[in-house]
Amino acid sequence: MAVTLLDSRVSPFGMRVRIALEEKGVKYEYSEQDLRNKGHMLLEMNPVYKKVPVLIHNGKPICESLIVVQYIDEVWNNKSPLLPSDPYQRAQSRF
Ligand SMILES: N[C@@H](CCC(=O)N[C@@H](CS)C(=O)NCC(=O)O)C(=O)O
Repeated sequence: MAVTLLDSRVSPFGMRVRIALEEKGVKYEYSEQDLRNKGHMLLEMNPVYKKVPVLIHNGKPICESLIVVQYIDEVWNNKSPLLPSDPYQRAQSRF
């Protein structure tokens, strides 16, 4: 399964996604983006907000860091759940 992350090292939103990928042990290609001169790939993959991070999984983009983290948790669900199983604790974590 091909995974690419369009990101910027200084982005705290990207950091969220990088931590989730590391926790899950997902191998991915990292693609640093110049946010002052946005490239074709970023504009094509996130035409709505034109922001990083964008996760590209098997050619399909997922945008917005919290949505990406939830996606990672759902797809790679065989290890390291990112949220507690208890609904209340999960709500607290999300808060
Ligand atoms: N709500 C977005 C925020 C992402 C965001 O603000 N990314 C910044 C980098 S930290 C960005 O791409 N900025 C470029 C711009 O605003 O044009 C998320 O959670 O992913």
